[in-house]
Amino acid sequence: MLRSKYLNRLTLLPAVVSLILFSAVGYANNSGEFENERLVCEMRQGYNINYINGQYGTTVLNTIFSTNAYLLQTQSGVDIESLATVIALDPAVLYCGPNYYLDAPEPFQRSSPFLDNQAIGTFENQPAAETLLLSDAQTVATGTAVKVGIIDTGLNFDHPQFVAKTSHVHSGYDFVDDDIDANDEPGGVASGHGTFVAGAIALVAPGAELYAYRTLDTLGRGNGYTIARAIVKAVDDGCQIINLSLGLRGRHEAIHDAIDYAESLGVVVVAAAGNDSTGDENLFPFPALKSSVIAVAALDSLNLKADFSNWGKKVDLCAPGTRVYAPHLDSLYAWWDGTSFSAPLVAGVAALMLQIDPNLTADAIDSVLAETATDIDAINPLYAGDLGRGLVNPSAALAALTGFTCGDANGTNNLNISDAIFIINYIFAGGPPPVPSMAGDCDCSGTLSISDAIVIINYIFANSDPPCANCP
Ligand SMILES: [Ca+2]
Ligand SMILES: [Ca+2]
Ligand SMILES: [Ca+2]
Ligand SMILES: [Ca+2]
Repeated sequence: MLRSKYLNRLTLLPAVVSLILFSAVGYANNSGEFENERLVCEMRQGYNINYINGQYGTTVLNTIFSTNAYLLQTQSGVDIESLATVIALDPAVLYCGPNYYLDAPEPFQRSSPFLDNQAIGTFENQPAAETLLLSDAQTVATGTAVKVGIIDTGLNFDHPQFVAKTSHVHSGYDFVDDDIDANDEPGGVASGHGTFVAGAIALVAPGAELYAYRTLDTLGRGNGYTIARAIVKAVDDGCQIINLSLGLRGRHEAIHDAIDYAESLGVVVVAAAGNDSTGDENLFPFPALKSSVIAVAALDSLNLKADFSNWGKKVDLCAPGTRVYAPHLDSLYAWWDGTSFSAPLVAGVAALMLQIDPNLTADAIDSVLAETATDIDAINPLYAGDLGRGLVNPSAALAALTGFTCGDANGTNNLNISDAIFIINYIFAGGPPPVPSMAGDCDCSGTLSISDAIVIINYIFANSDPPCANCP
């Protein structure tokens, strides 16, 4: 989509589109295609959408009130790109563009699921579970009651893996068929993709509550406006984590703003880094491209970069992404490769963390995951510095949340007046919160307040009891 202040980029667009169409064998992740007779626009402050409708003959089909995005119906037969360019020039408009499609990366590239029902226990004991040492991490947390939104092809609610296990699956909404049943429908190359993603989250966080938002059809394709709507609905439904195993090349303003809305409310957004086998930032898919999103690349069973996985400075973390074993359609399981299945493993780790500390901010989760990840540059010399902070480490991330000293609010491993100042800055000056938040809860009240700082001050200057000394 085109922000009117970046008009000089318009002239480049045809050249960029043809480059996408004719380069990178197998690349179809962003074909540059969009919905017919639809535009996605936002007005500048003080302007009304009726002005645009009056000028350009459009009508409003839908509004995302949380982000002020409009889906507009155009008159039939108009050239959508030309009209978008004209409207984007209007000073009343913040952005206006075609409603581009996003795709799940696997169906359009090299990776199909291999249906295969192994013995009971194969799921829990699969290579990815061994790599991530999940049985250790799950002695600490299983993600109980943490809500995770999955924006994908839907979910096979009747699969025995979900029926039998503690993970609870819920239908968020089916935006494809516009009904309340987000069942993962059969019949296309992407059927089962959302179920598989959900399975990867459940592998890491079997106690999590999984909410499916069906936005991709059975071919793995969905339009950006609908995906933005689904993100906002997931946030409004109380999801604390959102998984996006989908992308397009470029940027979609409505999705960008929906993710900002999610993050403003503390929701963690995780996205697949894409399967284009490229390190070129210009080819890196959105929304993984958005800095605040946790972009996850795929590793093979030896923790080497998977051949299909993207890499580069936009990658935050890596997770297993080859031979992942997870539920598919009917009662079947499958083996499947792709960064789509690496992202939900990280989303699952975030769910474990949020069970331990429900007050963790998205920023805190991001930084704890980064700080505790295992550096794999030495075994990936060609990609050194281009695999984010390395392989996600669930046990280390949880240890960072549980192995704290009460009162050491700033995490320096000692207790002094700067910890009281850190708490005061958090409460009164918008400073960063203690990580974990319990590290600052010196009176064990369950919340952070000025009394926690006073406990520290009295301990240091008045020989009172140390932080947490009087806790149950
Ligand atoms: Ca349905
Ligand atoms: Ca990022
Ligand atoms: Ca300290
Ligand atoms: Ca407190």
